[in-house]
Amino acid sequence: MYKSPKADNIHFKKLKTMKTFYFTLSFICLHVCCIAQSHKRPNIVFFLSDDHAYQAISAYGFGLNNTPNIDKIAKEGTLFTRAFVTNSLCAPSRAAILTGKYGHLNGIMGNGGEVFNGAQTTFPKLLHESGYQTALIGKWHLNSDPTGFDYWKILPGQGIYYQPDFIENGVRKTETGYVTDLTTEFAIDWLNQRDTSKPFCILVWQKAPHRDWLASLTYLHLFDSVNIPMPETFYDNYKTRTRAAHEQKMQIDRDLADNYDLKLHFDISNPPGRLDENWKSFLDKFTPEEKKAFEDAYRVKNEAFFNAHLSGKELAAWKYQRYIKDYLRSVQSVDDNVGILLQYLKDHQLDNNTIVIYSADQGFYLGEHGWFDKRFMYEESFRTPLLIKWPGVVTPGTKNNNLVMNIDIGETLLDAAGVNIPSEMQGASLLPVLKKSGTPANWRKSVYYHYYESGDEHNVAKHIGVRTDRYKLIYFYENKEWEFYDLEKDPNELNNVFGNLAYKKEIEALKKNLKELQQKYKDPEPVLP
Ligand code: SGN
Ligand code: CA
Repeated sequence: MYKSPKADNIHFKKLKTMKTFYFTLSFICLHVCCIAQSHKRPNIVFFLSDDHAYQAISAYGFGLNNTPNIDKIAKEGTLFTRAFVTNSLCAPSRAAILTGKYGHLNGIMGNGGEVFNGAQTTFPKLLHESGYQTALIGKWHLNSDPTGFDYWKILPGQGIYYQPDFIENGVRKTETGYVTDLTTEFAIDWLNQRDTSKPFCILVWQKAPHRDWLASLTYLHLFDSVNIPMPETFYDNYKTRTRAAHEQKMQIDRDLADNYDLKLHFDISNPPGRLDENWKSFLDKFTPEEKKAFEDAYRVKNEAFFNAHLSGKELAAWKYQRYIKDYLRSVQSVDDNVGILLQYLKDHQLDNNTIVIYSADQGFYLGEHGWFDKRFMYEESFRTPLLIKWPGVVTPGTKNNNLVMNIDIGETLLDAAGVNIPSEMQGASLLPVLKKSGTPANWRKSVYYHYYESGDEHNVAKHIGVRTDRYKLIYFYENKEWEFYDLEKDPNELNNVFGNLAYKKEIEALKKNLKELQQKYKDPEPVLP
């Protein structure tokens, strides 16, 4: 049929209008979908502190201190009572969190200078690829530049408390201030300039409360007038334990340095004790006001100590008070800074669509068994704090007793963001345990542990082990010695019952399970007897 050019023209115009209409419609749809999607995909704030023992978070109920801001995460979310690490040490734990894999697969088994291979798949990288804006602020400790972040500003190595250097996307600069406050300040700077059209994931990884436990000036006198209760296992004599517990070098009564740890000497012209050079370099960092504040805070107490000529248990108890108070003082600033960031989320109407995680790279001994530091598979260092809030998903104020691990965190965040979880990751998404109370039917029934760094400054022997709901089996493979604990009857792990025939069946079952877990996690060493 013939069509007049006019009709054709009209038809063409109609078609064009329709095309424009559909194009605009689909553009609007896409835009609306994107907005909906970006609203749906939660933001993530992941706090990871260094050496923060769960005993020093008031929500865990130990009564040592008061951490109202971290507690808020538990009040508005959930607190995990049984969160474990793969290896209780800084670099291995960070690598495990990032990759969701054990150290023998991600390459970081100790702190001894192993370089993290940044080409590996990590959860921040996958979030970034899926459209998240990603940032990392604070302690990194993995000896290579971070990958997978739009922005990073990290401490070199362990970092220091006062006037720390930070490396910002590769450029190193000395900053003025206290490390815990600075870390938050830099996190807020980044949040303020981020692209608000995208969801974000920021890792706020604090240096505190790592050794040498330097408080901020605000808290130098906190706890001055109180006596912190000692843990009931402080005077443990390791009677039933194997060699490892006897040979460690992390005893409060013996292994803390007078200057650096106990802060007995601020006059460094003639300092006794070890680590003098280290201590001097920290003192040199103080401004005159900070130096004076520190000297003022410790002078009178130190004079009283020298005049008292303490020995034996009295001396040990004094050292415990000095140690625990400094430790808790540095925790206090961490808590304040968590509060500042939670308030920021609220002030910017971000709190309802942000997952907040608080955890530590491992647990820590606060005098239990007479110790400071970590490394052992005993509960205080094997367990780590883990608190998660996610409004609308996690029921506020709940406690979660499932066996969970640091390698679960990355998978959880990927799952929450709707990103596929790579099969090579060895943890499990926590969404099923976050969304429902109780234990999902196929949830893990035991946790595998492997510590590698024997012979270092704290001399903890290499070991592997397995922990179930009730029992724990540890194998110190260099020493070829076993330990077995019934955690229900002996929660403080004072009574190694490995040789006890009454537990024969349970011990055999755990030995079998240990072998199965080595296979499951593809850990080739050690070959078990
Ligand atoms: C430093 C500390 C140790 C601590 C390790 C590992 N000594 O070497 O006490 O165990 O870090 O800590 S210090 O005198 O230098 O403070 S970790 O958190 O990085 O694994
Ligand atoms: Ca640590």
